[in-house]
Amino acid sequence: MKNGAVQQIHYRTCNLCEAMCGIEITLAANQIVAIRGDKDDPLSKGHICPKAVALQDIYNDPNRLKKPQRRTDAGWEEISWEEAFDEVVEKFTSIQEEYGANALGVYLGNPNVHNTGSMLYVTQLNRALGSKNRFSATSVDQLPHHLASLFMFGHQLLFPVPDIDRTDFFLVLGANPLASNGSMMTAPGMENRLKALRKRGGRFVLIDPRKTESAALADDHLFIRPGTDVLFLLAFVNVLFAEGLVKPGRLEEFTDGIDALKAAVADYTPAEVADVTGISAKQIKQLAKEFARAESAVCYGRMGVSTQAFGALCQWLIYSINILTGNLDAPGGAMFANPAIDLVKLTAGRGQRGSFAKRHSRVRNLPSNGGEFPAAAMAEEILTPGEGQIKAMLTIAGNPVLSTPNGGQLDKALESLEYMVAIDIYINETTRHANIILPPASGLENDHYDLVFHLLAVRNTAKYSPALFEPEPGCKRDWEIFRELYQRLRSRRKRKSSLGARFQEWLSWLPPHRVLDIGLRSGPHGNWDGKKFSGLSLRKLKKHPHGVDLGPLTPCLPKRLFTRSKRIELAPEIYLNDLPRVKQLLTDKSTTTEDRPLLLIGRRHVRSNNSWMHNSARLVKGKNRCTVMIHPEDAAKLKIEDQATVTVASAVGEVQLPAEVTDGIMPGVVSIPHGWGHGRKGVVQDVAAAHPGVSVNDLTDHRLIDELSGNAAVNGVPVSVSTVAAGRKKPAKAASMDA
Ligand SMILES: Nc1nc2c(c(=O)[nH]1)N[C@H]1C(S)=C(S)[C@@H](COP(=O)(O)OP(=O)(O)OC[C@H]3O[C@@H](n4cnc5c(=O)[nH]c(N)nc54)[C@H](O)[C@@H]3O)O[C@H]1N2
Ligand SMILES: Nc1nc2c(c(=O)[nH]1)N[C@H]1C(S)=C(S)[C@@H](COP(=O)(O)OP(=O)(O)OC[C@H]3O[C@@H](n4cnc5c(=O)[nH]c(N)nc54)[C@H](O)[C@@H]3O)O[C@H]1N2
Ligand code: SF4
Ligand SMILES: [Mo]
Repeated sequence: MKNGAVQQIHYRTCNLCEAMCGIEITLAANQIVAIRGDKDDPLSKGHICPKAVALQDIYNDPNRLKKPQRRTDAGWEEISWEEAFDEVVEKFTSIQEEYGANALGVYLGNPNVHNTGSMLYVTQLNRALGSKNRFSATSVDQLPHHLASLFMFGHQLLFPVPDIDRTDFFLVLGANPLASNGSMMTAPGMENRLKALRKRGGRFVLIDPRKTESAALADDHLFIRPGTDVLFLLAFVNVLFAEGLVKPGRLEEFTDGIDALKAAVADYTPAEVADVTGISAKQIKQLAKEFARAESAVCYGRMGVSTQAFGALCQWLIYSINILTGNLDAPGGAMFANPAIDLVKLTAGRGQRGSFAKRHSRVRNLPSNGGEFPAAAMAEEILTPGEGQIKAMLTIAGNPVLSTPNGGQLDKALESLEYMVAIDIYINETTRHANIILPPASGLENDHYDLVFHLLAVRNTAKYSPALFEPEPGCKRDWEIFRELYQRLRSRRKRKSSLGARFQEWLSWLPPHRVLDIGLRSGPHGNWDGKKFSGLSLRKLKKHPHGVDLGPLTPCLPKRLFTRSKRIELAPEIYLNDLPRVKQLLTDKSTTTEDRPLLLIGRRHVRSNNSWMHNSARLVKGKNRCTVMIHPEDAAKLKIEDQATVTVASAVGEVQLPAEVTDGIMPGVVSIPHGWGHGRKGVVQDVAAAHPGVSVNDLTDHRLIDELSGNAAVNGVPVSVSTVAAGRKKPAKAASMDA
């Protein structure tokens, strides 16, 4: 921090979403007086969104926990860290001794990935916990991306990133970067980047069942029936082959499976899929041709195509389109980052190939990935008696009651546990079930270096942000909590450990900044010349508080491939074997039923961040955003007026909320944002509780998954919508459960 006469300025990276915006925080008398975009940040160049300003609200939030909490019959009581750790370790140990190591379930939520210390120490903690019943938000999110990278490139973190700043054609399916600020694509300031693309004569085409904020910037926006993208993509690839547009260029030398892919898509002509997708054969053909003929082009798909019934196939086909047209690993196409700390390289030894379906979940036989089972299986693993049943849970920076499918069921499941611990900053819908909450310091009190998102960035940069505030006396950071638990728990087990594990253990004794320094010095920009380090180090980064620019993405294949063959696998069997499900979709034409004729999808808003930022008054102010969007034709059929309270019901639950009648959504489709539903009893977030909304995940169905990957299908859920007769307003299902 620079010392001024009155004010001080602090530069850091916003840790809230994937965009990694540089921010400039002005302080007076140690109080935040302003948060602005940092114009000198080499990646974000001054861009921020309203959530950055709310970082101060989290820091100053009177509801934020500062001391360990124990739930008693009389309410929550503050206890000392010593007492809390003693109890947690004693309880975990006795439950695992009684029922087996897997009786302890672990769920990791999204903010872990945005927290340097958590990323560095969570592996050790998991090892000490010793349970195979692990879950995370990954399987409600981007698991299909991991699988495509794993099966096609041999490493599940080797993600291709749209080279948005150089592309001539940006084809997007199921992403709304104007609200989300980009995902699996760290590119702060998407609005400017998209405008620049069009200004240089490029095209931006968006395929989404909703006319989103991003659609407003597109050259073309096409509605698609939720869950049918796989058909559109198969037909797209079919056209590439049929029209002689397959031109992988230099990729061909190290790509296998082109003919197998051609055979696989042969049946899926544009005419065959047009009806079901809602996109005409002519439009599909034209798009494929324009895409293939563009100087450079990139196809990109996000939540809308990953969290649906064919998520894995969709991502495989999207990667394939970029490969077949020679747009992978080429400027303006889908490229790979070369970050200063290269997680891809650092994790390459961990048996990548065997990381999928190594085990299967006990109740539903769903595949594990990277040691985690799908989150959609969590509740049944708690509720189903028998050997291996989960009896205790640890949640870390997660709110699965609001974020995983059939959250209502999970809510009940958590209530039935023998014991639960949460590492979290709030008492919310999930953590209210905990016996003990261990609260960490919040974002501004942490040193920050993005270990994950540099891997997804459209340009190579590096930046280190020291903590702005010291945690208050007696408060602990996430990694300090992890380490304390780890050290106390590991003494329970005496197992022979490998050299790698012992090295990991040695690392875990170092504070995060020391590990970062080692990572930077030994990384691709560290320049170890065999005698001394001449490149990046933490000391060097500290001298550049705005961050350093390490240049544009550059081609790196085939060197960076991790497949055994060192070749790109275009037609892995796992995908070909999943195609019969698509045939079924083509025959059935739709997944709706007579009782539930509408398909539910989600949406994001720039002033929300999943479930946990609704306690900031500046972010929730204004009109209620938790509405169900419905097309005027459907509303007229159902006699629903704008803003009327309606009941939305699925196979697993129902909620009541205001209708928003709009032609911005496709007929037959309705949309509800996730992350709301703060009206549950016992939530200690005063602002959020005053703006409760309802949880869309009381409607999403844990049985609706992408059967290949196990990823939750929170988009494309069959529902009915009906008016609520005046005076007969029932409380939302979730709320009634507390009674
Ligand atoms: N229907 C539907 N469901 C969805 C989605 C959707 O689009 N539609 N999106 C999915 C996606 S992409 C994701 S990533 C998941 C997110 O799912 P989760 O990660 O389960 O949910 P979050 O709302 O991010 O909850 C984060 C939790 O971390 C706590 N927290 C915040 N900062 C910190 C910190 O620094 N340390 C600790 N220890 N805790 C902290 C918060 O209080 C909160 O309890 O939701 C998924 N669920
Ligand atoms: N403001 C804000 N920003 C966030 C978050 C947040 O909660 N709020 N969450 C962060 C997280 S954890 C993530 S993972 C990212 C997600 O980032 P994005 O994926 O960009 O965000 P979404 O808004 O979920 O976009 C999904 C889009 O898919 C569409 N869709 C739904 N079903 C289908 C379908 O079947 N086919 C097609 N083609 N489209 C469909 C939806 O209408 C929606 O517009 O955002 C991150 N950034
Ligand atoms: S887009 Fe907003 S929330 Fe995301 S990093 Fe930038 S300022 Fe933070
Ligand atoms: Mo996410």
